[in-house]
Amino acid sequence: MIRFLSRFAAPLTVAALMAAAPAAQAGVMFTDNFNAESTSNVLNFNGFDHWSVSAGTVDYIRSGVQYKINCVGGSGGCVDLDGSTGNAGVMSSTTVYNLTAGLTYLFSLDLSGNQVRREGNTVTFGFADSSNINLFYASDAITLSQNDPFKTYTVAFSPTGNVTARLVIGNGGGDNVGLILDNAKLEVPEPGTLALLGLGLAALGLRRRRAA
Ligand SMILES: [Ca+2]
Ligand SMILES: [Ca+2]
Ligand SMILES: [Ca+2]
Repeated sequence: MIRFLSRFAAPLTVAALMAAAPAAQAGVMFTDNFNAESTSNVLNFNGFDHWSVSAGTVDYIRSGVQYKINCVGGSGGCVDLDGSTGNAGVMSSTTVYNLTAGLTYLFSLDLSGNQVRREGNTVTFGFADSSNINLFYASDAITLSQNDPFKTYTVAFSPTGNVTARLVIGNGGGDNVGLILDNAKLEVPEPGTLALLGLGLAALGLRRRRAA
């Protein structure tokens, strides 16, 4: 009996946890379109509603004003991820998120090329340790050329144990021109989808074990 449990418990437990994921945790946990912070450009801005800037600076941009930088939709605000001090800053969410083992979290944002100068820039973003934002649990690095249009990029994170995390975004280097950020979002896919996925994986695991 013990042997039976050890052979079959793991995939079934995963499926059970996923099926039992509380519905309240599904859906969008956070969105930010960066439209409300200011009505004008602000260089070296650190007054974000939902983010702290450290280790350098970023610029708050109003679409189409002065620097010929357009935000998503051609209006509102967005962020030049390399400010005006020759040292690109790191944005970290002021909110600390308690992430639950067994759930999948999706952090997405819109990025475009710098729009103003012929060069590539790389932005690293993802989920980092809430007490050490240099320590990423899951991250991706996106490199774009000057005229690459806005597109949505997503990092998925499925913690194997409960963790506390911040969302972190940082442009590499520091020459006052970085990728343009708009529309950040944190969400959890519907548990129904995950439960089906979990049951599918469990069934696959059983088939493989039986075949072996
Ligand atoms: Ca915006
Ligand atoms: Ca800048
Ligand atoms: Ca640059």
